[in-house]
Amino acid sequence: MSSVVGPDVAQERAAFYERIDRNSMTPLWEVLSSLVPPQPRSPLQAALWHYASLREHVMEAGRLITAEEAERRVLILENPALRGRSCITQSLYAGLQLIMPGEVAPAHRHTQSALRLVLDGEGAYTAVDGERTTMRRGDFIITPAWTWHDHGNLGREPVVWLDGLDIPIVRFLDAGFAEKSEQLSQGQTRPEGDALARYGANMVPVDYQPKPAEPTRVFVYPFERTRASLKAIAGGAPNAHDGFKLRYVNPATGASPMPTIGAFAQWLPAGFETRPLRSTDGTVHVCLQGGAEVRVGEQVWQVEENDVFVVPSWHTVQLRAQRDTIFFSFSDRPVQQALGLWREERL
Ligand code: GTQ
Repeated sequence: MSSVVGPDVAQERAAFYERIDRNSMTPLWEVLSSLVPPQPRSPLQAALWHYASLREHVMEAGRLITAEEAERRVLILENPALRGRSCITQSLYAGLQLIMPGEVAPAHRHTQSALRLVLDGEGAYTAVDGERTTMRRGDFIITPAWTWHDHGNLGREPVVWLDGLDIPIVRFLDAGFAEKSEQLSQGQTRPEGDALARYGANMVPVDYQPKPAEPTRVFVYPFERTRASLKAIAGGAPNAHDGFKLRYVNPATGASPMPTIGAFAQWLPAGFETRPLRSTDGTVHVCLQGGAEVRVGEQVWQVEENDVFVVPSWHTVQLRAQRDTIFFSFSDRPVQQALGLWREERL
């Protein structure tokens, strides 16, 4: 409310606000326009993390604490405008996890859903509900809500990946549960590749009837397959705003792999520049291949392999690929779409 009133009225109102304040009440008209803004005004900042410094810091963490002691040895990427809240957007968490040769990150489960994007090193695995998958660079791996998971490194190199979780969503809903397993590592009840063979080959078990919001049983989307698909379609005409962009799905339903997090893979041919685009889902991006100039609002960044950046809700983004470039990205888009809130504007 911005109308000008005389000093008497202003004083009377202020005294009234103070009186009701003692009763935990406050007037709507003083805050209405910020509660129902004409369009999103995200308090978040667009931010970029170069992998070179991420790696340096996470390796230092590797000298200071073991994976078992930490339970998860992760450095959280916090949005600079929301320090202390453990989130990269209002709804999503991101962190960089390191596992050293011979280490185990013990088995646990929680109602928060997680994704991993493997960035660096070979020889680690993630186990999800009794099945292991070997982690290779660019692989997109999920651990849906309440699935048992542990990580281990049987190789000779440190392995680093990006974690994305819906921690802020579950916190907002006060719906977080977690438990630790008695076993450090889960026993293997299915051979590696079982889920991909059963659910990820354009077939499903004959009696399988997934519920609409059920997360996918395919818990690994190998980068080799993603890159092959992108490369195959990149021979055609690019979309002006997307280049060549695919979304990851639960192959049994066509919905997002997990109900709270959507994930995408995008190919931009060398020299291609996307038209400006904005959407209501604040999005975390990772450059998996190539290099690009990234414009978010007025900011311009040079982005190289494994660099991570976040574009807040309703901020305009534009990408100019200097080489054939692949971006992985994730956001809360399926939540917004389920609630009828998601919007985008193609400029
Ligand atoms: O790997 O289970 O970054 O539970 C944060 C919480 C990773 C995990 C995170 C977790 C995990």
